[in-house]
Amino acid sequence: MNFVALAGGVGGAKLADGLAQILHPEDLTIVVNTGDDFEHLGLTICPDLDTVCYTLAGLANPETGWGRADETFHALENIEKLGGETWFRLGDKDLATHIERTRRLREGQTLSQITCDFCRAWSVKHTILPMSDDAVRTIVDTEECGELAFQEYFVHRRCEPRVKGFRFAGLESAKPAPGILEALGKADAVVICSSNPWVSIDPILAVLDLSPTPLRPPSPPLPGKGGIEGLGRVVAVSPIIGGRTVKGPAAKMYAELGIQPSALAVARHYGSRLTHFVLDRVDQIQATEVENIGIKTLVTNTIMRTPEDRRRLAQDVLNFIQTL
Ligand code: FO1
Repeated sequence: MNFVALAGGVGGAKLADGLAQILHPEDLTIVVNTGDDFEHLGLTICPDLDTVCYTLAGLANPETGWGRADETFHALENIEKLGGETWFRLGDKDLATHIERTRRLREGQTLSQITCDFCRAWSVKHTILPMSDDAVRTIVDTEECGELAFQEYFVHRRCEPRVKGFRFAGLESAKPAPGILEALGKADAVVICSSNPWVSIDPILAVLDLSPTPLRPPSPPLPGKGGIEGLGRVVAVSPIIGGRTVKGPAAKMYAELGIQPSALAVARHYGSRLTHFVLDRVDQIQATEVENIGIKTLVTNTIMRTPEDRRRLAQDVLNFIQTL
């Protein structure tokens, strides 16, 4: 079977890595959120894209999940001495990625071409695509500070402001990156990785849903209105476990938006897009309610502490989605 995985940063990268441990490169395309991208120190930074690439390349920092392993911060220490901005921790090895990417973007290369080249250099065999070559920027609307650029909210203000909503600037003119619609067209299933639904997956879905979708007829047929809803099988893995997230502000966001954070809330969030849903054993009691909204469920251990956990969860997801 052929799969497309949708992923944000750290949590999504882990499941994408598990899928990549099992599936042949020609059977998996990973589409990554670029709503978190921003310009910083004159450089274009693509945090989720880099996190997924570094993770599959075995180069990611195992403690943070983002940035590079065995990293040093000499450049940042010197930027600090000069009075520059250091709230976004860019390591020396990581800086090389941003410098070279920014140079190539200024030369006119596309983000997807550059990502493909970088993946080859890092010996990543699977296809990793940014959701778009066009700039889409997630804006977080907050009670205290009004609208904030994503990294301003997430890193600089440590997700402290209370969220009121989100918008994706640039969405109207953004097209899916080359290769995405083709990958969806031949995919038997889409895996929505255990990433933040609001700010990691929704931007990808927004880019895909607004596009014409030359997808093959679904099997079995599903009611749909285009985008990935036209696909046969769509499975999501809940990033919310026991009402909390392993990492990141998804649970806090649900609560601030007046929704009780739970696996069920995640299933409702994706709604009719989903045919299958994976939730953790601690949330087993919610499986019946998810089934009642017409989505098949798998209850399993969804925490990924080790590379073996990633592979085991990916195998569980693949077995589940392949069961008729
Ligand atoms: N996250 C942080 O919480 N603090 C940082 O200083 C930080 C730096 C950073 C540098 C490069 C990179 O690729 C990611 C980085 N992240 C950092 C993570 C990132 O901002 C977020 O995890 C994602 O945008 C959310 O998915």
